[in-house]
Order: sequence, then structure tokens, then C-alpha cells
Amino acid sequence: MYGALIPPIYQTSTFYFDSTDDAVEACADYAENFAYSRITNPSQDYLEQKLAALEHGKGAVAYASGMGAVSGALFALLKSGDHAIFTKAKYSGTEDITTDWLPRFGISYDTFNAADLSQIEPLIKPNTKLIYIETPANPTMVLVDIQGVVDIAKKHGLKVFVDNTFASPYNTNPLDFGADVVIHSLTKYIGGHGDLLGGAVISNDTEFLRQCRLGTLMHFGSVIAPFTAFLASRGLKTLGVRMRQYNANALKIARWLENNPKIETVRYPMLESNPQYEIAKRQMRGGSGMISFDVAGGLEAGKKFINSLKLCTLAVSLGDTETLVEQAAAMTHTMIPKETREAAGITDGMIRMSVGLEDPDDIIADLKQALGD
Ligand code: LCS
Repeated sequence: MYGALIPPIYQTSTFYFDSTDDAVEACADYAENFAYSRITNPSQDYLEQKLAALEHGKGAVAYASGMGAVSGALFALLKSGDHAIFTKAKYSGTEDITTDWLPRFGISYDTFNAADLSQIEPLIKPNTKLIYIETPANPTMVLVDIQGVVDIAKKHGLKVFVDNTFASPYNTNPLDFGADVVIHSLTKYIGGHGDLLGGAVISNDTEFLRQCRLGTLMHFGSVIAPFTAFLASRGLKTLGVRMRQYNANALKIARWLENNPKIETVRYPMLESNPQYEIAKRQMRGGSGMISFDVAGGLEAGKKFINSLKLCTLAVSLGDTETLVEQAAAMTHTMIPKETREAAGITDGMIRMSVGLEDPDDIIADLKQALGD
């Protein structure tokens, strides 16, 4: 009403009504009306509409964190007695939900090697409901062929959930390949500045989204704060320009790493040498800003390299403006048993890099000096 260009932050927990008739009408459908901010809030709604549009979905539900969205989506679909199939390589929090929490609720699971879709069909049982994938996977950067998984799932009447955090909606839109649900940690590329925690579930299945909002959001309570929703919406405005720069910076750095004899393996979707390059070209517009690699000499050489970095920062998380580097086996994925890590392709020395918005030549100069070149 003041003509503000930027939508205000609706910092309110509740909403008043002019009459009991109005209240009765609003409270008859909490999902569609503003009554209480644990379910809906205009700042959250604004963000959800933008996310739905970006992922080509009919709607979205925002959560307080990526893990709120992961667990919210899983528990909105699965119930006791169900079975689900997951990729082996995935974020450690999702791994923990799979191995520890789903079984507590009578939900069983199996895992497959993300690069080998022929492993999926033998795992399907009469009670299987879901195939859950993360592409590119954290931290291995292995890709999952979304269309290939959807084709298998449709044959057997299964849902497909895709964690699209690493690619971001700028690079990949899983719903366009027939996936049922897209999950994001907004904490990463969408927030973009390392100053918030958020998550979202996006889908064309409005009934499923109602289950998310009226079930796992409203009652589990992992609600995004209005100010956080505002920050995430602000992040969206620059997602395109940031992703274009991340894509370009990371490709340049991945090529440099690949040509350095002190680096053993480099995993980046858009390298022509990537055995999954064809999948990358089919489902990604750019390779995103995440690279993983091993320094020759393994764990100790990797530690020495990281400790020598000056511009790049040693930290978990990703998708920030600053370049972040971590050793996955010792940091983000440390709670996963070594055998499970190795089965997922996570070597002890693997270094994961979230390329930032700095000049790529400055990042390369830092990598070079840390390698002692
Ligand atoms: N999905 C993926 C692919 C992630 O990488 C993460 C977090 C989550 C979901 C959960 O999101 P959050 O609850 O943190 O918003 N990944 C992290 C990482 O690699 N380092 O710190 C967190």
C-alpha cells in the first residue's frame, strides 16, 4: 500500500479476523489461508511461488532447513511397511535419515550405485514406493540419469524424489524429466550468501504438497521464519548471474586441476573426460560450482594441501560467494561408517570444493601455491 518495490517481511505469528465467520472460513483450510505462521505466512508464500516457477512445478512448501525438506518429503509419502530405494552417494544427513530413522518407523530401504541404473529393478519389491536420488551427489559428484530413473519408476508405479541442491534450478529442472518431487537445501545456491538455513519441496502433485504442509510442516514444525524466507527470496534474484559465474569458474578450475600431475582424480560434470559427460549434457545446462578431487598422496597430502590454502576457506556447506574447501570423509560425511563411505565412492582423502565468485585465476593461484608448484 506504500508502493514498496520489495515485499515486506510479514513478521507475525498469527493473523486476525474481522468476524467469527471469517475465522471459521480461514481455519477450515489452513493450507490455503493465512491463519497461523506455522503453516502459511505471506513471506513464505512469496518464496514458495518463486521456487515453484523456477522448478516448473505447480507448488512448493518451504521448510526451516534442507533436512526439514528431506525428512518432510519422506515422511509425507512413506508409512510403516513401505520400502524405498536410495542412491548410495548422498548427503550424510539424508544417509542418517535412511539408515537410522526410516527403520524406526517400520520403513525399509535398499541402495544402488548411482552410476548403474541396472541395479534398481532387482531391488523393487511389492511394497516399494519411492526411488530417491541426489544429482550431482554430495560429495562424489556422481550423476544420476534422471530420465533413466523416471522410466524405471513409471514402469513400476513408483515416485521419484530428486535432491537438486548441487545443480540448482538454474542448471537442472528434474520435474521436466518426469520426476515427482524436487528437494532443495535453500542454505546453498538459492540463499547464496551463507547467511541462512532453509529448505523446500517442489512438485506438480498438489495433493502431495498438502500432505507436506498439513502433515510434516504443520505438525513436525520445521517452519521457515519470515525473515529467512525474505533472505531466500532475495537470493533468488541473483541466482542466474551467480550460477553463470559458478559454472564458468568451476569449469576453468576443474580443467586446471585435471592437467595438474599432483592431482589424481577430478570429478566435475562438464569435463569431457567425465565418464558421465553425456548424462551431464542431457540434464544440466552447466556443471555448477562443485568439484571433488584427490591430491596425489591421499589423506595426509590432502590435509597438507588444505592447510596451505590462503584464499580458499576450510568449511563445510557450499554455494556461498566465498570458495569453501573440505575433506568430506573427515567433515561432512564423518558420521557415515567407513565401509558405507567407500561403497559410495568417498575416499578418505577426497577434497570437495565449492567454487566461489572470486576471480578464477586468484583461486587457481591459491591452489597452485598450496600444491607447492
Ligand atoms: N541435501 C544436500 C544435497 C545437502 O548437501 C545438504 C546439506 C542438505 C540436503 C541439507 O541441507 P541443510 O539442512 O543443511 O540446509 N549439505 C551440507 C554440506 O555439504 N555441508 O554442510 C551441510
